[in-house]
Amino acid sequence: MKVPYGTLEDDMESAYPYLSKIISPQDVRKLSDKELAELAKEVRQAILDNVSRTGGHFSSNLGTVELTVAMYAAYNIPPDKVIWDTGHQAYPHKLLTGRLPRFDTLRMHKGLSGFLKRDEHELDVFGAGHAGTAISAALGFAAARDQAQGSEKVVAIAGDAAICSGMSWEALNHAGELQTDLCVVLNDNRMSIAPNVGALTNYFNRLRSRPQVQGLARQAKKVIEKIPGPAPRIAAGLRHGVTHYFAPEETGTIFEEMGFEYIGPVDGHDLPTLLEIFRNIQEVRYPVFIHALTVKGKGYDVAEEDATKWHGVVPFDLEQCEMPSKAAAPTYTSVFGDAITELGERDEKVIAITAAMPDGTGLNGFRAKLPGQYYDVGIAEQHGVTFAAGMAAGGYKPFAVIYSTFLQRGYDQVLHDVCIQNLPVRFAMDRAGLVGDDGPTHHGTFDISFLTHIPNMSLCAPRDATELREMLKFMADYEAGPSAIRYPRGNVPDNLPEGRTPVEFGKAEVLGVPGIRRGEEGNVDAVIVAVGSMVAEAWDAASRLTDVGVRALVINARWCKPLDWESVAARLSPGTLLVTVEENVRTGGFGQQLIDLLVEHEQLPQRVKVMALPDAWVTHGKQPIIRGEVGLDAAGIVQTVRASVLGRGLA
Ligand SMILES: Cc1ncc(C[n+]2csc(CCOP(=O)(O)OP(=O)(O)O)c2C)c(N)n1
Repeated sequence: MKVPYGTLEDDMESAYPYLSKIISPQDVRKLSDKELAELAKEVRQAILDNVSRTGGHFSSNLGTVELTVAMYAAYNIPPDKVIWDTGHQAYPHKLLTGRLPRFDTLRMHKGLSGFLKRDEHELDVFGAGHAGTAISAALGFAAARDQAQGSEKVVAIAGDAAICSGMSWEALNHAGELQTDLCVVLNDNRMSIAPNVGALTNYFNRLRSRPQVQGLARQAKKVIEKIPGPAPRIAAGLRHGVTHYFAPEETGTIFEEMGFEYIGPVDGHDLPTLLEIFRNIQEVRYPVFIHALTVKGKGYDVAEEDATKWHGVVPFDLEQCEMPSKAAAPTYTSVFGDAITELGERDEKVIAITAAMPDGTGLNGFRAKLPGQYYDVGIAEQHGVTFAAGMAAGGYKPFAVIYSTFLQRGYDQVLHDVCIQNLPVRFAMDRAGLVGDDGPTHHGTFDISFLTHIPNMSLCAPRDATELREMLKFMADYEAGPSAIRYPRGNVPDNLPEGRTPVEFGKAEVLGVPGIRRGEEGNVDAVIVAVGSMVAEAWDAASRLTDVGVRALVINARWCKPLDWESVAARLSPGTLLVTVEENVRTGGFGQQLIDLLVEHEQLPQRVKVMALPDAWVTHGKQPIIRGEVGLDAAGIVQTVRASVLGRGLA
């Protein structure tokens, strides 16, 4: 395939003659429509050039180019505001707000965030990362404007998957009642990361396939007459021939019934039409809903053909249109996917539930082999949790497979619907710990704290692939109550000793001291109790410590709840340093809970170090970099142990 617009040149001005001069949307407003068309081409080119080098969200951004250019030309930004849902499709926004020179740092440590962040740019008026928040936030901005008797316009833009989330509908419901000046743009490309699901998606498809008026001028008068409310500019637009974006059917759309002016479906890549619409609605002071049809991956053939594969990319060859194939080394996600499929094949009561993440959670194989045992609930984590509770109450074995960060959405459902009723829902939390490039909105660093304090819940964390499989098997058979498992992003480690003990409820595994036969460790200088992803780091650290004469015994915690304090206490002798290591915030985490139990049982040693995440947001960047920054890696553990042991003059 021919690359649409050539490749990046060093000189930004010659590569992007229009875009390189855009510092703010006010500069976009000054361009003629012809120049705006050129600008749109350059924005698409800049995304291709840069994201093929940095990696990042790709196909969603190619789909929002014309929408962004049109909005930023028509609105008066600032003070007008555009609030992006999720923010993964807002690269055109970044480029039109003066961030072209730094765009090659996208998602890199200390570089631009892959999402919107209020502290990155003043025109990132509302941060995001989780889906479904834009309409609520925009309505809040609109209400604040009304309180202050301001007149700036507010726009929310949400994808067809994000708008299906419950929160979006709560906001639409509220906006329809408030009847204030708010524009909601539905960026409908029919795709979530995977194809979008649900009855609303079917409804959007029906709206899409409505016969369009398409230039039939004789219909215009009829259409104008049907527009409720004072829409003089819209009518004027119609009179000027912009007729084809009005759904011609007799019945109102659901959005009209809810109090919005519905405009659409409109081709979201037809810049002249988009410009006309956004300019025409400037005088309208009530809720307007624009249904724009876009193509995910627009302008890059292979991404248009397989938008899921190109949703998020690693650096790839732009001209060859080839992405490096995924690393052969097994990841926690792939091991999970295989293991849950085996469990499902063996037991038809095993059910897998995803909230719009079949790819990310490794459930594609399960979906293909066991479609009857698989549910994609859409971006609806809260519903997904309670749906799982219902299935458990109905006698099935549901696994709610939800990233740690997105399960935060379902906290009350976990508490109220699952745990109070002690229902055996199994939670499989991928991306537990620091996720890397996606940054703070996506780090899964709270689940130990927010799950273990709920009565009836149990939580385990595997040290490697074998243990992940064992724990999942355990959970499938565990009917006494809810259970959860947390595992990180990335490859499974292979540096840990074999000779395992079977997984037992609430029991830790003593791994020993590297280089010393298990059981013959004798008195040790330090006991390192590590959780899940940190076990391999702790083992590595203990090996390095052995080299410098410090004897450190590693315990694989396995369970955060019930927490096996006794196995730890049994290995402590006077003067032993106790170190806990976890990829979770310190507050309410494993370390604090272990200390609490040791205090309770009068077993607390004199020296204790809790290695966990600080009470601060950890930025984005490659996992090893950010883990290193917070000391949660082998080097950090060595340093902590050595500093303490040296303090005692032992090494
Ligand atoms: C609460 C939540 N759940 C899941 C995700 C993961 N996620 C990121 S983008 C995305 C799909 C978004 O689809 P859509 O809103 O249609 O936007 P598009 O990418 O198609 O433009 C999902 C599921 C998320 N960001 N937030």
